[in-house]
Amino acid sequence: MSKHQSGEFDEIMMRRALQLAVNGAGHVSPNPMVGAVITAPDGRIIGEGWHRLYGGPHAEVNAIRSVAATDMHLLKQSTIYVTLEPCSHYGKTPPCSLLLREKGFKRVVVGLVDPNPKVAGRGIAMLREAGSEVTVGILEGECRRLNARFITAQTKRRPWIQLKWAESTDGFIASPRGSERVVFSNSLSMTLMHRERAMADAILIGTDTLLDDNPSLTVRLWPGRNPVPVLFKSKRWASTDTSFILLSHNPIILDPDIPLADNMHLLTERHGITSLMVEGGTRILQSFIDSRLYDEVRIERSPMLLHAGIPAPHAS
Ligand code: AOF
Ligand code: ZN
Repeated sequence: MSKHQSGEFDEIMMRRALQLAVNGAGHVSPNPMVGAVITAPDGRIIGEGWHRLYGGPHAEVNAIRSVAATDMHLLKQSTIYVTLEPCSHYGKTPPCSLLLREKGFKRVVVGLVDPNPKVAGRGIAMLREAGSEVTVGILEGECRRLNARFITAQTKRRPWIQLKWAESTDGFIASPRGSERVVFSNSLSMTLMHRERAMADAILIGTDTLLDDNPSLTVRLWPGRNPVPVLFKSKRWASTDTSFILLSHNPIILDPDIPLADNMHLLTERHGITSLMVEGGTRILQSFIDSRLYDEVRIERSPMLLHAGIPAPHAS
């Protein structure tokens, strides 16, 4: 067996496909990030592509389009590496499995079976029926981690939930209500925070944070999309008050009287949200922790001491 037919070669090509997929970060959700690489029988890469934009062509289409006219005749003897199973459904674009079948790829190597119930193995079955040799599960763990948000939304019907707060060394997230606001972040951590925001579909705060901080929740220090603002409405907030910046950004308003889990399902099912950053305050963050409804916690711990103030949430 020559080197380019080995399992090691498959992993190298899948790793390249993963690299390409990441280029879609911040541009493709609620779709997954997907990358594809095409190799000729001699092991040469003749095509590469990734899913660039939500609603746009899938990775496989872009990879095939990138093949030079002089290499097109090689497709029937070629292998295509895809980080996610080629789709089998008519969505915003026609099924990729059909396209791969038409092109007659000899071999298709798939990182991960698509958790989308509309696909879920059908793409692989279609290709096998058409006579392609299909290998599944190369670098599956990496492919899964890459699309943890998409997978969570598809399988749990709720967004990937990231809890986020900044606290002083002595465990306060803010100085006592009414006193001057302290800023924990420095310019580096602010930039990182904006990058996280640019990757999130939505960002949630409670009424207290709206009234105390009047935040805009937009992405300013990193290129990218603004997350959709989500607000937990409480009695403190009169809906007639439109002077808050956030209210001019079409926020999704959640009803605190329905269970948190139901509100999360609603975000995914009604609004297509696959990832949610929860920015506070403490009461809201604590309710996510107590309901065990979170996938990731990011705490920025500042060297400051406050001695008094609003205590940070605590993991139970
Ligand atoms: C692929 N290659 O690059 C991606 C796939 O609405 P559509 O047509 O864009 O379809 C979105 C679904 O297609 C998405 O939920 C996922 O199941 C699959 N994504 N499939 O073959 C790709 N992005
Ligand atoms: Zn597709």
